[in-house]
Amino acid sequence: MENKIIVKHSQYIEISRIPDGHDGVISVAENHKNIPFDVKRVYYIYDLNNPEAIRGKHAHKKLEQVLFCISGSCEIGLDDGTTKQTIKLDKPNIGVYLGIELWHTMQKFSNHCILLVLASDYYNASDYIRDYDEFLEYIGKERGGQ
Ligand code: T46
Repeated sequence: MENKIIVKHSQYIEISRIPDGHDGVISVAENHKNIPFDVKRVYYIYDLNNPEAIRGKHAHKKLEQVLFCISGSCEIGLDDGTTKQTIKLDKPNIGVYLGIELWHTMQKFSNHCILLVLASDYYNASDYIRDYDEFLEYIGKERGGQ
């Protein structure tokens, strides 16, 4: 597991963590303050009860997103077509930016894992590249090439 994100089109996104004494913590995400785009859509993924589940397995052509694991933990696979890495998300205020042309997966969900995703645009099925070879072709690389 790596601490530093080295793939292209990705980075950790840290948002505030405001403790309210013994009464909980508030974290706040704001357009262009800590989220690098205008958020048009929010969705969340939960009931991740299948330990074998691997979600994602696609890249986006234009969509930008920030994904937070706001409960529990999970792993995120990142692949820019040249460099691959796996990171772990286990803090509600530290998310990952999923930029364009980035193959990504989500897996190894803990109990009660909930993923919260902020997206730069409305849902558009034609923005997805769901075939890995097509992804490599789209970004202009050949498998194993530089
Ligand atoms: C992504 C990762 C991080 C909709 O109808 N509207 C939506 O806004 C979304 C997000 C999904 N859907 C439908 C499309 C599929 O029939 O929900 C179904 C499951 O979507 P998908 O298989 O794409 O789910 P994931 O978890 O693999 O991917 C999701 C997002 O779709 C994707 O954009 O980057 O989370």
